[in-house]
Formats: sequence, structure tokens, C-alpha cells
Amino acid sequence: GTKDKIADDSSPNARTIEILQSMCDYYTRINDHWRTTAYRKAIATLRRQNTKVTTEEEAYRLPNIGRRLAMKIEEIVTTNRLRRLDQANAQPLDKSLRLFLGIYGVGLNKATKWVSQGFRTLDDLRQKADLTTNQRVGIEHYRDLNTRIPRQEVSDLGEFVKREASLLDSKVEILIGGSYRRGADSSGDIDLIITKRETCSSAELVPFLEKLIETLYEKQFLVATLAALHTQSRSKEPGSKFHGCCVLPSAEIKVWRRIDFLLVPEAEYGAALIYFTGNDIFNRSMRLLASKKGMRLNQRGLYRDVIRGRGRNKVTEGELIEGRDEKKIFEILGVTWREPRERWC
Ligand code: DCP
Ligand code: MG
Ligand code: MN
Repeated sequence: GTKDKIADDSSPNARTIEILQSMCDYYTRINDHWRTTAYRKAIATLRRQNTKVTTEEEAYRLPNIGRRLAMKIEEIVTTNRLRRLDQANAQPLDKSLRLFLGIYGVGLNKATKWVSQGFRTLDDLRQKADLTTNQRVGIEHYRDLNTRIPRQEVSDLGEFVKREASLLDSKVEILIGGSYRRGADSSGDIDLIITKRETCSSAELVPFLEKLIETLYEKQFLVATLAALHTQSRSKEPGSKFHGCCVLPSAEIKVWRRIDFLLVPEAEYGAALIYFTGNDIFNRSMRLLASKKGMRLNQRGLYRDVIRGRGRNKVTEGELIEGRDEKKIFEILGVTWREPRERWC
């Protein structure tokens, strides 16, 4: 999706990949698994090329690119577009589906259901659909929440939080993670990691975050709560994250931005940094690697002696090897250290 734009920018085939990715997203939406896979593989091949692939013949010679896809690649390079994609984009059903998928928290299932119920526009949803509070926020602030946040604004918003946080507790440390830490020029949201020396559990930080959230509402920085600390019902542990919307109080025009807070005890800081820096594909590959080496990596730490049954299902939790130090986790896994800027997948 849009997340990997920056990684793609460095590829000589960036534009081709972008269009093929849109095509792939379309096939995902209409449940065409076969084409989705074919496009995914072709994109992976193109990502690995160091030179621009310009002709059908050239493309066809590469692994995992068939005749038809090769033709499409040449069409993209010569015309800067793809007729098949224009066609797909013009389909009214898919237009509505894409519109609905842009609502915060709405996935393919929900969007498909609304389309099948005959809804086509945001107004249809507003007037006729059964909506959750979050879906209403997503619809009312559709434009804002679908606008990328410039890097400077992410940093301004982060600074605002850091200032208020240090007034509440000078020992608390806050770091901006997510795509911002990976060096992105713009981000989809702001991801803040909150930690403090000598903490072993995120529960110790809950009272602090409660106060911080209250203050940020008072200062008219926070404008909505999407997932509150205490509503993470499924887990037995106290919540350790907060999802909401914020604005920069000093801005003349206030654009609603998505903001995430994650509470992390010092003992888990390294593992949480890896997780919350991403990207998601990089995380998946690190976890897979750990599991291949008989270990387990999650956002709290790296564990050993995990006993797995069939299909890699874990039987025992295993013993914690490392949680605190990001670099050490790489080391133990036998992976060369990668700066956050190099973790686009
Ligand atoms: N993450 C993950 N798997 C997911 C979702 C998130 O591993 N399914 C991790 C990796 C992400 C981090 O959490 O980098 C933050 O999630 P975001 O959805 O905020 O993604 P990014 O910050 O990477 O991108 P964006 O600019 O869209 O916010
Ligand atoms: Mg993010
Ligand atoms: Mn996020």
C-alpha cells in the first residue's frame, strides 16, 4: 500500500511498482487471489532490480514475470499509466469500496458489506448505516485522516507532547517511532513510545499516561479517543496503548491527525523499539527468522527454548533472552544491525 512509497522512491522502477501495486490492491479487493499473488511476486522481482526495466522482453526474462505482466510493464513505462487500472478505477462498485476502505478502522469485510447493502457514498453511510463511534469520527474527518502528515508537523506534534510530559514527570522519555523513525518525509500517523528508567511493567506507567491524556485534552491537543487505555478488553493485562486524534493547538487551520501512544517499561524497550519502528514487513521477517532459530520475538522481548508443535505453533513460552537493547536483539538473532532508515522491508 501507500506505506512503502518511500522505499520505492529509491528504485529505478518506482513508478512501475506504484501502478502494479494499485493493480494488486484492486485484485485483493475483488478477492482474485491468483492475480494478487502474481502481482506481488512481480513487484518483489522489480524491487530487486537496480536498473529500470523498460521493455516487455526485458521484463519477461526476469523471474516470476509472465508475458501479460511483461506487456503491462512496457505499457506503464511508455505511457506512464495502465489502461487496465484506469478501467478498474472507473468501476462504481470498486470506487465505493475504495472510498469506504479509507475510513479509519474499516477493513475489507465491512466495506464489502456496506457496498452489498447498496451504500455508495459517505452520505449513504451517515444516513443509513449502523455506525460505531469510531466509524463516525473516520467519516466526519475523512479528508484530514487520509492526508499524510509532513515530517515537520510530526516533529512539532511530538515536541508538544514531550513538553507537557516533562512537566508531569521529568523522568519520562518519549520517542517518535513508526515511519518517522525510519526517516519518512511524511507519515500516516504519529507513533509515540513512552518509557521510564527502572520500570519492569507498563502498568507502572499507566497513571502517568492517564494524566498526560487529561492534560492534552485540556490543552486542546487531543480531540478524540479511538482506543482508550482501559477498553482493551481482550487482554487480561492493563492496557498499554492509547489511540486517538490530535491537532496542533497553535495552527491556524487545525487538521485532525491520528496519534498512537505505547507504554513500554525499560526492560522491554529494545523489543518495543523494533516493533514500533517497523515496518510491518520488516517485523514479520525478523519474527520468522527468530522462529526458524528456535526463538521467539515479540514486542516485549526475544525468548529462547520455545518448543513448537506442528505448523510452528508454540507449545511453551520460553525464557527471556533480551528485551532491553535493540542492538543486542539483532546480535543474538545473527542479523547485521540495520539503522531504522534501512528497515523499509
Ligand atoms: N506494526 C506491525 N504490524 C502491524 C501494524 C503495525 O508490525 N500490523 C508496527 C510496525 C509499524 C509500527 O507498528 O511500523 C507503527 O504502525 P503504523 O501503522 O503507524 O505504521 P508506520 O508508522 O510504519 O507507517 P505510517 O506512516 O502509515 O503510520
Ligand atoms: Mg505510524
Ligand atoms: Mn500508528
